[in-house]
Amino acid sequence: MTEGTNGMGQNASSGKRETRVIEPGKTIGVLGGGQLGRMMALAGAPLGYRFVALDPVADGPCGQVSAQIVAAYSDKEAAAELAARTDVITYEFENVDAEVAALLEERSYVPQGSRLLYTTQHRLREKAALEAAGATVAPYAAVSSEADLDAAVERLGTPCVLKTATGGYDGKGQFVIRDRSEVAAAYAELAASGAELVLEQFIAFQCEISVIAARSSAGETSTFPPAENIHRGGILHASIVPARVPARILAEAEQLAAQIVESFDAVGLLAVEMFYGKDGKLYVNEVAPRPHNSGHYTMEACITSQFEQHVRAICGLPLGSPDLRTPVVMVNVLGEHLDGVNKLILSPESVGTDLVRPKFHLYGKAEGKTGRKMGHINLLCGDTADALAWIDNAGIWPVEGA
Ligand code: AIR
Repeated sequence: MTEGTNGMGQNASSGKRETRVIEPGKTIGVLGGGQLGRMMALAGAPLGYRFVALDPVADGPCGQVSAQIVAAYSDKEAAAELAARTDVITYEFENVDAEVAALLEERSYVPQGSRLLYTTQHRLREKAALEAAGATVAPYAAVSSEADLDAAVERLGTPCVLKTATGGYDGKGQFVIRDRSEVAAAYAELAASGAELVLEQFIAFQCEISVIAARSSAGETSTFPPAENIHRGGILHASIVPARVPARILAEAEQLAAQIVESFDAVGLLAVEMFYGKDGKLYVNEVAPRPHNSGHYTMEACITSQFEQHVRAICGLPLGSPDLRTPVVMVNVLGEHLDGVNKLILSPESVGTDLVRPKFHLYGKAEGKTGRKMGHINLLCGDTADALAWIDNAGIWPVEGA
């Protein structure tokens, strides 16, 4: 790709981004100290890397397995300390303060850059960049008043989804509008946050899939097998791999994710969420420039996990093989599932059978609130139907429609 053609201005004036090879023994700084940082540190340690996390909460998921600076994400002195103590810096959530990101880029080596964050932190910028990458997104409109919203609902039709352009995750900051009479309520609820809003047409889909793409600082690209994602209450419940879609769609989804990671000139991981529409087409819903919940299945099911791949990508190492070793279903453990899962780990079922082998990943969070991600289980299996039946039979996750 030629410089400055990706709609994001990357490399527009400064030529190619600086790349370095970070050798084993060096220290990786992580902005954020949640489960994604924890699993990154656990995957990077065997390659010889050390980790320092910056997070306001002491002894959190990442701090339990790495060194930690306890400070607010917006604390510039703490960010400077992180830069001084590490050789390369990455982040494990998107809502990084723009000023801190700029400071880190100036004082340290941040191969992912801040441009990618700037784009993916805002749904309208993200959609424009996705369209520039040749992806199809659901028809959408920017909304800045109730009258705007009413006109957009008339144009895009119902159902449609009103979303905040910034800050939303796990179904937060969203309002599904099923009828035009709901316009005032939707606007009142989301405008209260003060964020810009975007209305999206609701895509009638067969299923949701996602692809984790990786691009190294040396320019190498790789994609993991697509996951089929089941959401409950706006939160990921399970990922099924291989996704139950035609082989042609699996190939198309990986190709699309590779095209996007190249076009974005991204370094590190880029998770690409898509709808497989009833019309047989793929629509990109959103992207995240970090390891993703729907990529947790890679931990035991792929030759290389998404976390190792991220470390390889930002350190300029060759990318590992993303090949799938076994079918797998990942199920999330939310606060309300934790007691059941703790009991399960102590029971003989903990080790599974030849049909389904559960591999547990608990995050060590102190407080288990409803809907909070506390861990996940990768169910290695010969047939994903057996793993789905295992989830239903465990008695921990309510059986839908039962
Ligand atoms: N995270 C970041 N973006 C999306 C997700 N799931 C992870 C990061 C972050 C953690 O969730 O690892 O640090 C925050 O989890 P919680 O439960 O403290 O809100």
